[in-house]
Amino acid sequence: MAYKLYNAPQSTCSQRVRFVLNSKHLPFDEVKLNLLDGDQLKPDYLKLNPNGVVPTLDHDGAIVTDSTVITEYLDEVEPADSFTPEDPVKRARMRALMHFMDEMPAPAVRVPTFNLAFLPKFQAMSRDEFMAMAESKPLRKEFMMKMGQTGFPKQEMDDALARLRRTYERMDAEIEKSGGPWLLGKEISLADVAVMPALVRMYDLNFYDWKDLPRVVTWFDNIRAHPAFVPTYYHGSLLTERFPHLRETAAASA
Ligand SMILES: N[C@@H](CCC(=O)N[C@@H](CS)C(=O)NCC(=O)O)C(=O)O
Repeated sequence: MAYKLYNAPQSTCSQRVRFVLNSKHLPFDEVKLNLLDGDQLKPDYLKLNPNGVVPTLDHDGAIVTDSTVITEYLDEVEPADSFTPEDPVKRARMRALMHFMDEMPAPAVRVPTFNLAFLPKFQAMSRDEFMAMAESKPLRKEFMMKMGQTGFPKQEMDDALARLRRTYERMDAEIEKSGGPWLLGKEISLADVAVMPALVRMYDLNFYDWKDLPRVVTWFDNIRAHPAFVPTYYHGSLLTERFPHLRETAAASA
């Protein structure tokens, strides 16, 4: 059983998959793509993942894309140390939460990420270079055009932060309902893995506002203490490790 993961160290979607692989102690070949240089848009990669995004898993030649799908796939083919509840009702709740995470925090976190971390790279491009890059993105062309070379406007940033805040509140409510410490109760599930990178990202950017939600504070401490956390977030996985200018922004917003 050979696993090859096409991913990027700082990619939140990739971090979900690395966490599950590490947690299950599954060795994998890691292919690191440079997303700012456009490795994900090269013809050979597009043959594997026509969306032009990471991650993509190659399992003995079988190609699986989309991070939540990959984590479910891994949990099916490698059921030891399962992240999926036995009870079908609980399983359905887990999947509903995974959909929520893909609809709310996952897109919301892109706005502060692009505005704070990636914008300088796009600002250094000529208009033509920027347009050609945006044009070449199968999934994110409109997103890039909306951001442009001046960044998302304040309203867009405020909306993203509001959606993230509602995510923390939803987590708090789910943990209260299940009895915690994880979203679905005593066992960690793929729903926890799905939301983890958004909180890690906001914490790294020092834009997190769950301090008044003690259940979420404990959840965050627990996930960071999980044995799979450190190998998943190896050096270079946090934006502040990759973009030194962010350390000042993060300090200023503290
Ligand atoms: N729904 C997809 C989204 C994947 C995605 O957006 N990946 C980002 C990194 S987290 C990416 O590759 N972006 C490249 C780009 O925007 O060109 C998944 O969860 O795998």
